[in-house]
Amino acid sequence: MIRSNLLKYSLAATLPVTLMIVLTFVAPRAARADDGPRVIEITAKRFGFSPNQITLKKGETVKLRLTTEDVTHGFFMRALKIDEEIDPGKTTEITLTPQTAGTFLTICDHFCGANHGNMNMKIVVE
Ligand SMILES: [Cu+2]
Repeated sequence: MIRSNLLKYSLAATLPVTLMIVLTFVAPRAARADDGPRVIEITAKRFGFSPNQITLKKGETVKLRLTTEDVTHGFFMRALKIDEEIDPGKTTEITLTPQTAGTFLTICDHFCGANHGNMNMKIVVE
């Protein structure tokens, strides 16, 4: 009897503390995920990117998440200082805050086959 009372008492004492810990660490993390940069998923596949055009706002930070469905591709745009490789089985993340409006042709600069030279997509910054 004493033992079960003790158990109830210790549960009653630790539950609010546990809840506080959960709310302190979990709630802000969920809120932060909502506040983070817009995430844009881009898939590379011989010989194109999907989507093949994205529109960004000047000064807006975005996170590009790039994956490939087949072989290694490149993702290169000099003016936006992007020079990355997209390897099979990995996600390449690029955080970008474009400061200049314009249309930027982004190319695959890693030879991936016969039509490699036509593999590109547009990044439009408004
Ligand atoms: Cu390619």
